[in-house]
Parts: sequence; C-alpha cells; structure tokens
Amino acid sequence: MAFNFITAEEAAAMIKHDDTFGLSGFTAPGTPKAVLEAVAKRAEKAHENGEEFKVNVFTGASTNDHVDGILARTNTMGRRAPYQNTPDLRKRINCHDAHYFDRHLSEMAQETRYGFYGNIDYAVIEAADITPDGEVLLGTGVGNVPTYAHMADKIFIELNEKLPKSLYGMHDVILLQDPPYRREIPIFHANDRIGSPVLKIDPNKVVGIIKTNSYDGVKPFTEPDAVSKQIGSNVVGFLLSEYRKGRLPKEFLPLQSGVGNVANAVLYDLGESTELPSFMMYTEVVQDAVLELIKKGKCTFASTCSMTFSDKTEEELFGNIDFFHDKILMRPAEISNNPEVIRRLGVIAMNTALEADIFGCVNSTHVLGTRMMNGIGGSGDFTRNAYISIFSCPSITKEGMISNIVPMVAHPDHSEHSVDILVTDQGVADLRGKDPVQRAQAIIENCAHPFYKEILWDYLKLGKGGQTPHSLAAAFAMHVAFSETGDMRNADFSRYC
Ligand code: 0RQ
Repeated sequence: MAFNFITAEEAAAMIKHDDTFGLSGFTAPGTPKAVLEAVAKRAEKAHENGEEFKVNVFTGASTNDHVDGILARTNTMGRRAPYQNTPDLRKRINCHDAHYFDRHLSEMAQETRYGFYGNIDYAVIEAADITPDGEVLLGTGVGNVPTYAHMADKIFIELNEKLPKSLYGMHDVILLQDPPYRREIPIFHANDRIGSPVLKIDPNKVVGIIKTNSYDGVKPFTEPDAVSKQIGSNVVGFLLSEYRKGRLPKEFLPLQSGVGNVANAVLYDLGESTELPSFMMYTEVVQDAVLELIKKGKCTFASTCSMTFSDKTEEELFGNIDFFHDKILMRPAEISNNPEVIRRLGVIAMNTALEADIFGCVNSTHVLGTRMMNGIGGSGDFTRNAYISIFSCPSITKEGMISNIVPMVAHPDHSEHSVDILVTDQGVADLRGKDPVQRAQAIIENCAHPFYKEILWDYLKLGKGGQTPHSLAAAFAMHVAFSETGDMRNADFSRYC
C-alpha cells in the first residue's frame, strides 16, 4: 500500500477537541516529536478564538518537551496517563488544568484494552522504517504502542530519519491476550525473546506519514554528587554482603534500576566492583551508565522498554550498533514490567523514594503529601514482585530543612509489606524479618540524618502501644513544621499530646 506523506500541521488539522492519543515510546526515546507539537500550536490559536481545545494523551511513561512540555504550556492537556516528569505539566496537574491518573506502568496497556479509559482515536508512532504491508520498525522506545496501535481508529507514523534501519532485531514486540485467554509469558532468562522484531499494524489505518529528523534529546547526567556516590556505594556494599552470605545465587540475578542520578551512581559503582560477577538487567529504562557497563562486559544483556540515552550516547550506540545489537532488547511495558516475569526471574529492584517512614512505607510521588512530582512509574511493578526491593534516597533535602525519613509518609506508594531494604547516604536498614518497632529502630539508627535522629526517637516514644505505635495526632508534625516554619526540625510533638 502506498502511504501518504503529510506535514505535522496537516495531521494536526484532522484533530478535534477531546480526541485521545496513544503514543509510542517510553520516556523521551521512541516518543513522537512533531504531531503533538503541531496540535498544541493549533490549540493555542483555537484558545485565542475562545474555543475549547484539549486532547487526552496516553503513553508508555514520560515523554518529551514536544509532547508534555508544549501541551502543558498551551493548556491543551486533558486527560493524561500513566507517568510524566516535566515541570510545566506538573504545574497543570497540581492545579487541575490537566487530569492526570497515575497508574502502574505494567497495567496501562491491558486496562486500555479492557476499555477502562475509552476509545483511542489516534496512535502516533515513531518509526525507523515501515513496509507497505504495515510492518513498523520502532525506534529507541516501545512503551504501550502495540496496544495503542491495535486499538486506535487511525494512525500517524513519524518516520525519524535519525534512526538507523540496523535497529532491526533490537525489539521484541508482542500483544498479550486478555483474560480468560491470557497464557504464561515464556521468559525464563532476561535474554529470552518471545515476540516479533517489528510492530504489525493495519496499513489501512495509516492516515499519514510525517518525516522527522532528530535524536531523543535526553540530557546527559551530571557527575553524581557526594551524597549520590555515598548512596551508590552503600547499595553496592549491601549487595556484596548478601552475595558473600550466599543469599544471592553465585550467577547473580537480573537488576532493575530506576531513573535519576542515584540510579546512575549505583550502576557506575557496580561496574567498579571486582567481586560481583557480570550480570543481566531486566528493567524498564537503561541510562548512559548501562552502555558503559555493556562495553566493559560487566552487564552482559539488558532487557528494557527503552534506551534512555543522552544524545551523545545515542550517537555512540548508532555508530557501533553491531557490537550492542545482541546485548539490548526493547519490549513493551507490559512485558518489561510484568509482575509474573519479575517474580520468576528474581529481579533485584532498586528505586528512589522522596521520603520513607520509620516503619518502612515509601512515598515516591507526592511532595509533602499533596503535590504530584512524577508518578509511580514502574517502581511499584518491580518493588512488589522483586527478589529484593531496595529503596534509596538522601537522608535530608533542602540543606536539612526536610528529613526524608519521617514518622509517617504523607502519601503511601509502597507499603512496609513490599519494601525490604532502605538506603540513604547514612547507611542501610535491612527491614526483612523485623516487626514494625524493630524496623523503626533500624531505620532511625542507620538511615536518618543526625539532625533528625533525636526527633524521630522522640516520636517513637509517643506511641501508646499497638503493633505499629504511631501517634495519629503527631504523625505529620514534621510536615506541618515544614509548611509553617520552613524547617522540619521545628516539629513540636508536645502540641499534639
Ligand atoms: O526538588 O527539583 O526543587 O530541587 O524533589 O528530588 O533528589 O532530585 O530526586 O531526581 O532522584 O527523583 C522519587 C521523584 C526522585 C523519582 C523521584 C525534592 C527535591 C527536588 C527531586 P527540586 P531529587 P530524583 C523507573 C522507576 C517514581 C517513579 C520511579 C521518581 C525534587 O525517582 O519519580 O521510581 N520515582 N520509576 O528537593 C519534599 C521530600 C523531598 C522533596 C526530594 N521528602 N519532600 N521535596 N524532594 N525529597 C522510571 C520509570 O518508571 C519511567
């Protein structure tokens, strides 16, 4: 079938208020770069004429400035799921201009297929290539595109000329059947392949192909600061001690690592360790550090949902793709984050907390309990099902005015039932096999900053019994002190007793 080449503006002209998009990609990689930007510009004109014009956007994870950034700035974002991380969109979400629902990434595709979120009007798919019979070679991220392409009434393809055709073979695309017909997912090792190297779409749904030519625009990581380095070294020290005790198999286990500087610091440190064997990753994003580990032979294989590399690293990958080709495999989010597979493989999960409480619950999403930061992302998929679930964060934030260890998290994302290990720059608290009070003692002793140790010990003494001796009246005294005085150290428990 011969496809129609159109401009992004021509694509945008087809869109109506309240249309719903399903986009390819996972984080910036694989995310379209032209059509949604043109939709935002069209919406801006409509708003100037007093017309209502918003669109709904479903993705694999976060996107890029060409999607979340500009749609937020032009107030064009209606419903949005399942994860985002741009400051402009965060502002719209926190004042309810945009209606964001924050879902576990492994669940978004199936729930869309179940019909929970309504119709998908358009899928927009970034591609390296497409054949006339609808075989799409995807780019550097997959996300939920098999589901969105399957469900969408119409499809736009963004053919990105920066993407080499030699990406062929680096994707493992599959669309799961839904209950009661769902079967087991036959991944027994991180490097097992179960799907197709291409996404098969109905060519009759393609209403236009838009040419683009740019890298994904991921910023390079800054050199980890002293606190991130200390956390990284504490995590690696913990893994080494588990390995020496024989609590990790001698072949080691696949790793999942979240996003950000701490995650990058942990991976660099793992690369330096001579005692730990080389390992595979079963994860949702691979950052620059992983490419270095693959070059060194320390990481032998990475199963992921996207290659979240900075432009420089992306260029290096494309320039040496023969070397990396059989060492990285990109899969849909419902496979990369699949609870069944994570549990079976024994993935070691390493994610970041905004704050953790003394009993082991974690808040990853809400600043001071109310303002959405990014979303839960895949952290819940991995935490709940991992062989060992590790959370890390700095012990303090904002020069110590905030303690990231608090009496009770102001928003719970991961409960004490799923969190095994808590790591800060101060040390490691092993929560396994401990009752709530023993966990509190381990966390205050090993993870709290010296500024806050006494305050947290005082809190623990306030409880009037029960297995988890909270003082419900004083549980948020530190948060209240921060909002009233700008410093959690001013918490006054006597006010509540
Ligand atoms: O604020 O931006 O004003 O400086 O929060 O904090 O330390 O830079 O954190 O970039 O490592 O992200 C949990 C958000 C951590 C991330 C989170 C303030 C702090 C700063 C950011 P500023 P940092 P990081 C894989 C897995 C959920 C999803 C996930 C995340 C800002 O890791 O989104 O894990 N995780 N996905 O000052 C108030 C506190 C605070 C605080 C920090 N206790 N109270 N503010 N801040 N702690 C990826 C995917 O799923 C795709």
